[in-house]
Amino acid sequence: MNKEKALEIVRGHLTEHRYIHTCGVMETSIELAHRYGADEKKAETAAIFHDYAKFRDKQEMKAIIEEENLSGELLLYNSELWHAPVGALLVEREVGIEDGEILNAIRFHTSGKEGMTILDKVIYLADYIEPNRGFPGVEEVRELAKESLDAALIKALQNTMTFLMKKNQAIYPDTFRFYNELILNQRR
Ligand code: DGI
Ligand code: FE
Ligand code: FE
Repeated sequence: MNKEKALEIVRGHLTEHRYIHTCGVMETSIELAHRYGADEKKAETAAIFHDYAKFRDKQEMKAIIEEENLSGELLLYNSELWHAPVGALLVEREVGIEDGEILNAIRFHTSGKEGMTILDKVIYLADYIEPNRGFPGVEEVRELAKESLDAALIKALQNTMTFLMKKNQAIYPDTFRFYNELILNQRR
């Protein structure tokens, strides 16, 4: 699908603020894909649709997770996690995108998981560092992203998990597994 058509579709599902974020993720993910050797066109499409389901009704997402057996344990954790796997499913069903690599990058963009591909990692990181983001510590992650995809991801995950812990929130197990794998594979 061409970029203009894809952006037009997604725009109808997002607020203006979230659409601007999506454009930032798109630009950043193309840069990161180029730098780290992922398919730039797939990165562009995955980025455009990564938050496709962000504004779906919670009950609708819950029903989809149950019907499609997306993962029972997902429902025990923060509903903010749901739009990623539900998004992958709806982007396939409603938009007709069939590329499994693109759908996976959408599916894992919030939680991460063990065994992420370069494309998955690019979308995950672009979502965190795109220019409109103002998280505390994001500038440090942007700097790291110029040198090392994994080092930037480690810092982003430390920031996110610390943020969740300070708010007394649970950490989804796949997020821990993603983090642990990156730490254990780190070159010293
Ligand atoms: O959809 P975005 O706002 O662009 O970003 P996102 O898809 O990374 O969603 C971030 C939200 O998910 C943020 O409010 C933190 C929340 N969240 C809740 N539990 C977890 C979690 N994020 C991760 N990585 N792991 C969790 O366990
Ligand atoms: Fe998201
Ligand atoms: Fe996002």
